[in-house]
Amino acid sequence: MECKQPSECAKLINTKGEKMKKEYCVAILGATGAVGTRMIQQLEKSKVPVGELKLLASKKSAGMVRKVLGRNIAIQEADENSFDAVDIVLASAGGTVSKKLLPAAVNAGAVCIDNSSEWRLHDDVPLVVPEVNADELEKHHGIIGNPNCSTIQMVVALEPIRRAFGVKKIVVSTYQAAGGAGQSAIDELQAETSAYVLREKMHPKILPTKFGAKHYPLAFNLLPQIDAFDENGYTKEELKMIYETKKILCGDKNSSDINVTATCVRVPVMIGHGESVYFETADSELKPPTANDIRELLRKSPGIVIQDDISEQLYPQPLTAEGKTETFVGRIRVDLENPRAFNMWIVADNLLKGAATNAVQIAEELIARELLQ
Ligand code: 3JN
Repeated sequence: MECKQPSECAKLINTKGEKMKKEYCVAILGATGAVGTRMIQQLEKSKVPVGELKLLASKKSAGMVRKVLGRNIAIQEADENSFDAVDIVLASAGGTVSKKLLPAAVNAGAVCIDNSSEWRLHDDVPLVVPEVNADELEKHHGIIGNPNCSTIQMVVALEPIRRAFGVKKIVVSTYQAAGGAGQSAIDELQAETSAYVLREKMHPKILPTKFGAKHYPLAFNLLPQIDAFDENGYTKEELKMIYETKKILCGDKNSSDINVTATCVRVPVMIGHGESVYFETADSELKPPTANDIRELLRKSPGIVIQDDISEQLYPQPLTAEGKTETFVGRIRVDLENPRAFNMWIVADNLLKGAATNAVQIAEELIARELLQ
């Protein structure tokens, strides 16, 4: 289905007397991927009034048809001319495509929400998790960064604590599902699991990184490498978590207000990232918060579900978080040697809140704030 010309789009007049669209032309860039397909599903369930929908992907998917919002929509090959009359682009086609196509989309008048890391740390690109820093959207220049999946679920849980008690240090270890590396990694884990159980040979080709020199099986294994290594010894995934967390929580990717360090590990789980997060609250004259203070604070915070009752063995797990849009938090406990520091365990569906849901929530927020160009 083609987007109509802007003049054909239904319009309303807002309270400021300005013209406001009633329906929006939305393009999904990377519509066939693990995140793109979920962006479509989340858009269908969202408050975004979709007038027209464009599904864009690579040449090899062009012509395939998807049924969305009761309409049959043919996938089109994405290029610089795909964005005429498009209001919102939800992009999850990788950094190279985003670098090439999003400036063209912005020139054509669209606002782009990009799931790749290509633009996230640019100074004029807001990096947004709506529960945490929606006001940053007011500063956008056409591209908005959707943070890395592991960053999103961590900052959802840490921001209420930062606001109430201050946070000066974060040490995170991630337990990341195969699905973070795309559908092909899910398929690879599935095939390896069957092979291992049948005592057959495993043939890893995707993990830890598709274009790396070596591949290792993930089934019944742990891989302490997500994305390529930087020369400083950290992986790019670990560096994304460090700089994105500082940008979102402190407004500056190089801020020293919060010290952040990370170790990212791939685990043999299909969907749903887990994170062990250790954090130190700020020094204060006041008495330190208790684990219960933090639990009750998070219980009333947006987007969070507390699953924390050891008497019932209740704690977040990937299998119970899969398909859900919230961030699940449990195992909140004080450091036995530092009354101002705590450990907690966070799980979210990395393809939903960690990607598609967050992007669609940004689109809803842009509409609510009348921030589309
Ligand atoms: O592996 C994971 O669990 C998350 C991976 C995210 C990812 C994969 C490929 C490229 C990203 C990302 O979101 O940071 C990128 C990217 O750098 O764009």
